[in-house]
Amino acid sequence: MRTMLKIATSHGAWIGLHVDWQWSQADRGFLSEEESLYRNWKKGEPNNYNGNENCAIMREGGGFNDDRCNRRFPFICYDESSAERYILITAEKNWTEAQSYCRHHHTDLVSVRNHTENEKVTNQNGYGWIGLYKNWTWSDESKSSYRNCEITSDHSSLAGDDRICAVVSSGQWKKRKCSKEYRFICYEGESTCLPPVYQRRLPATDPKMEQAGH
Ligand SMILES: [Ca+2]
Repeated sequence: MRTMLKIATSHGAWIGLHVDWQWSQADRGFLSEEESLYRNWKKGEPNNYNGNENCAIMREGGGFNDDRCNRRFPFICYDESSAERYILITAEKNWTEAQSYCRHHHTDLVSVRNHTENEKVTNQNGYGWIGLYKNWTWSDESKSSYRNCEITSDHSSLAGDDRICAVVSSGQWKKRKCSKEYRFICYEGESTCLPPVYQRRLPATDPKMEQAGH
């Protein structure tokens, strides 16, 4: 497989890996598919200012803004075993430090699942990092953790383009703007055909009822 890809992609070809927004708790079975897509971006956001805004902060009023992950802000933890589910930590940390803190002391950085939850988090009377960040994701939404560290350890984006995808070229994985044109490689997985449905038709007249003289 590796050799075949190498031959086929000497000029570069898209693979199904791209950067997308993801909640910190997405890999932990905490979110349904619909909940994982909830966003409440402020108007004009995410703007990926200077091409380097890869983490999300909730501003006063509940709107989201993308910001640089290395900036230090307060943050909001979620604690599934506490009566007080949403906990504002006022000590300022960068996004990664905030995630580690929440995972160690509580459950995780908060993942906002819907509008009702967004209002509850907003009621913490503050602002801070939330668990939304850009991460490399497979387009078939598979949970495969296989990545190539050469690009996936680099979360920085290309300036001025919020959509980053991956090409494979002579065995190397490289990040490129999704708007560029390359050949691409499709994957035909296991058949998703469902087994035939056998419809069991009831006789128009129940023979037993006929025998009984009805
Ligand atoms: Ca922004």
